[in-house]
Amino acid sequence: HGLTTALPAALDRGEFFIEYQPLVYLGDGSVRGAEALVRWLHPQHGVLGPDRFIPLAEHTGLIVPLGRWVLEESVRQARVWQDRYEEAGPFRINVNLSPMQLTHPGLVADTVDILERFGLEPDALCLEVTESALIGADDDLLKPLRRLSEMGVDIALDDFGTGYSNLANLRRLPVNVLKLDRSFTQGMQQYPADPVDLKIVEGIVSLAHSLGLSVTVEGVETGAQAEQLKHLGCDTAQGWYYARPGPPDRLHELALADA
Ligand code: G
Ligand code: G
Ligand code: MN
Ligand code: NA
Repeated sequence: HGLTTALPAALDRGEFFIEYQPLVYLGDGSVRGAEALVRWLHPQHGVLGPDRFIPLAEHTGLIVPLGRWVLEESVRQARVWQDRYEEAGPFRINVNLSPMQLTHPGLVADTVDILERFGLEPDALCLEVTESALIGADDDLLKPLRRLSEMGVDIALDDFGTGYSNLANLRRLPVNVLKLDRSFTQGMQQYPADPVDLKIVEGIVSLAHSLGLSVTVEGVETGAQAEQLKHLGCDTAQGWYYARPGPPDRLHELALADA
């Protein structure tokens, strides 16, 4: 596969870049952070989304150095934002982790090293892991996440509700943030929303809160959705209603306009 063989050189040549999508606190609508989403500016094919190359990078193992680069670049950027919005309160950065990064022995040391180099507090970082990566995970896989969590790094369960959601399973996972998949948000596109969808989300939020997890909702596209999700007790929201993923400068504008 052409894209697969081009990946290592692409990393060396700096063809990857990151877009940021704001995370909005539903309580007052303020921008409190952003999720880092990697893209590849391919010299022939133009901008490629992660769906096109993350699976290939996982297959070849390049996801480990690529993921490390994403973490380093995101933490560097978060440091810039934190200095800039000091009065506005802590600014947080969310970074996605692939299953293979979890099994890489250097994950904890690399993360500690990157946080120290840029002087970012561990609690300004949230690592997102998908539900499917953790389903049936044994203790060896959970150990590095637990260590990071004990250090103060937030761990989010991404795309929650798409897999084999087992709410009871949450108790044994070192996660403190639940990211509700956008399929739930889609059920709230019209007002009033489907009453069954409302009940399901209400139940998930209440259980998450009782387990000490905060709830982030993905895929918020309308103001009506945002209102209903806020009413249901969701803590943080993300979606096109607020902003599409974009370059770091776009986030400067959004956060500054807000502060
Ligand atoms: O918005 P976008 O199409 O970029 O995101 C598609 C998917 O790619 C998301 O599910 C996201 O979790 C994943 N993704 C984006 N950036 C990264 C990354 O740096 N590492 C990993 N492993 N996945 C990512
Ligand atoms: O990590 P994750 O798979 O959740 O990454 C978020 C993905 O969802 C990205 O592909 C991003 O572009 C996409 N996305 C973000 N906001 C919205 C939204 O409001 N609606 C839809 N349909 N997709 C979104
Ligand atoms: Mn994510
Ligand atoms: Na997600």
